[in-house]
Amino acid sequence: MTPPNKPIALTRFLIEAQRAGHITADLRLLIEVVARACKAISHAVNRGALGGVLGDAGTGNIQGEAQKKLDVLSNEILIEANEWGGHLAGFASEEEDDFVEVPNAYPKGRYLLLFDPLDGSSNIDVNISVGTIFSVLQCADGIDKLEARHFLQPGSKQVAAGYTTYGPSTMLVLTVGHGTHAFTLDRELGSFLLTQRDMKIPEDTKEFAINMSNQRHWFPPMQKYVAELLEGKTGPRGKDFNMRWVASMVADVHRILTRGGIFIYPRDRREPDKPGKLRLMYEANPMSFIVEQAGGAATDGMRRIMDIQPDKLHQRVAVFLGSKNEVEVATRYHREAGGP
Ligand code: P6P
Repeated sequence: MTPPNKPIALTRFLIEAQRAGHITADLRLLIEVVARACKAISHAVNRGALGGVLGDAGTGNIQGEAQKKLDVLSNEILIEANEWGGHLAGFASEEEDDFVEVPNAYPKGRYLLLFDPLDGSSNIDVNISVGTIFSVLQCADGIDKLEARHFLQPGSKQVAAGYTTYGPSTMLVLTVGHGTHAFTLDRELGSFLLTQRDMKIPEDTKEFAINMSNQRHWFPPMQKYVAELLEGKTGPRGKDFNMRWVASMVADVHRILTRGGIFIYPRDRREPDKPGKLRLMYEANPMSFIVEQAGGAATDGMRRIMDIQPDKLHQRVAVFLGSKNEVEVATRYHREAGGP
């Protein structure tokens, strides 16, 4: 009998979730394979300069961003780990221009895996936490040829989502729609062990995360909202606020999951036609699922992120997520103004 205070491994957690009918055997396999790939990425990231994988790859992605060597390596690790298992129909990655179909050499399954293989990679060369973000959708039944449109489902259709943060410890945070749970990598065992079951984000907060250097570009609702935070106790909010910005979404979201807060990446005047910097399908949607399952909220300033019907694989979205009551304040300001 497992002693009550001994953490269970991810494998047991997933078997129990399957036994409870929360996931299928194929989804269990998918999550275990992604977790195994994240262990390999963690090893490469932790090698740092010793692994010869720092610096730029000399290539760019469809976002027009220079790829780091670890971006490319992490992407390859995730694709190679998942393509043979028979659980997937295809992938979509921040580092791939279009979706990637499972090669015909392998059996195909019904799941679609979308991921940012190494988010925050500009922080790698300065040894700041980075992470992998993933989202799982299901294919419509009976399709004979996978197309991009099969990926274009709202975040509410996700059957699983998670991230792995490569920080002081490597942690996998996962939801399959029944709460949000955190696993810590035990490097000696090589297993992710359940260290936080059913995480809950405090509904209120005194901490916000935003890149303040963009303030002059923000639209009026953002200006008003942040100005009131900065007025602190003597202002309309009646309390002082603290600010954090890691510039690594996984690190900022993990802090918010752990102690509360609001994470904001709004649209701004620099490119008014661009709804924001972050990508809907493999950053905002999985993080929104994780946050909502922990009692938090996630909007684009006007509506629930997971209600957005996507029309492009790499489309961007404004993100307001975290402590429920704080996200509601920021969202109210935008709705009252009729939009950003
Ligand atoms: P900025 C990393 O590049 C990222 O996509 C997120 O992880 C992070 O929250 C954001 O961009 C940081 O953006 O403009 O502050 O560098």
